[in-house]
Amino acid sequence: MKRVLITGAGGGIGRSLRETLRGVYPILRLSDRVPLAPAREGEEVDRNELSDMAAVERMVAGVDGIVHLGGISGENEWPAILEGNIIGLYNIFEAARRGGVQRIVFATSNHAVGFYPRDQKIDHRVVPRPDSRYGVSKAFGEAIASLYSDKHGIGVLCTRIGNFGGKPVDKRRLSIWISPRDYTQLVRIGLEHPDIRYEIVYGVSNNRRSWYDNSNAERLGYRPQDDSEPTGADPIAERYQGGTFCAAEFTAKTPRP
Ligand code: 15L
Repeated sequence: MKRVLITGAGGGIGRSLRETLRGVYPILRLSDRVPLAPAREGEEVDRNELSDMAAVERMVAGVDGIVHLGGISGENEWPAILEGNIIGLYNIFEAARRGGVQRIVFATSNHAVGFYPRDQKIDHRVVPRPDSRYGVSKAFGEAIASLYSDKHGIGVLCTRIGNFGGKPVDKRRLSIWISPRDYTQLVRIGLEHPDIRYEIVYGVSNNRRSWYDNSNAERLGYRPQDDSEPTGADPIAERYQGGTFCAAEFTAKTPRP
């Protein structure tokens, strides 16, 4: 991979990958509809709309791999979803085909399967159960990816991202969180693994209360480093209501019940 394109490079995941993939590939081409920080060495910065096919073709020209994060990143009115996640998504895959791009990492979402109950562990084989127009657009994206893989031989890793961030923000996110370094690992597998033709994996860290069987990611070599509830937490802080206040300067040999 000489030149890797990141769409949606101005969003939270895009800004993070801009740093973590810096120097991993000789050139990162960064694209978004919003203005981006100026290009540094080894970077190319582009600004355009995914719904503009001619612009997307120019954006894709000369790239070896694409990390497609662009589009609408949550529930929205249908016209916005249609433009960003249906038309824009199609344009990316079609421009990749025309431009001879061999590899795409697609940021799909837990919302493509959001209507599965929490007490059911699901894997990459389940049929989509979208929870929103946004979720439907991600299921559509997974279907387009399958078509372009089967018909045109493009290798695609669909990463059903849970919740990306520095730390989980609520109880639900404890089950679906992914750290920036774990997502970087997954993206690199998607771009570099020699045998990927069409795969779905869950973009989650090694969370103990995960709702997903992510054995397909493990099969591809994914070894998440992070856990939404790290075992390193102080047992005294975890035991008492006062948390870290109790653990500070704690010297008792046995904790009081
Ligand atoms: C998503 O797919 C969104 O892109 C992200 O902003 C979060 O809302 C996440 O799902 C989530 O489910 O927490």
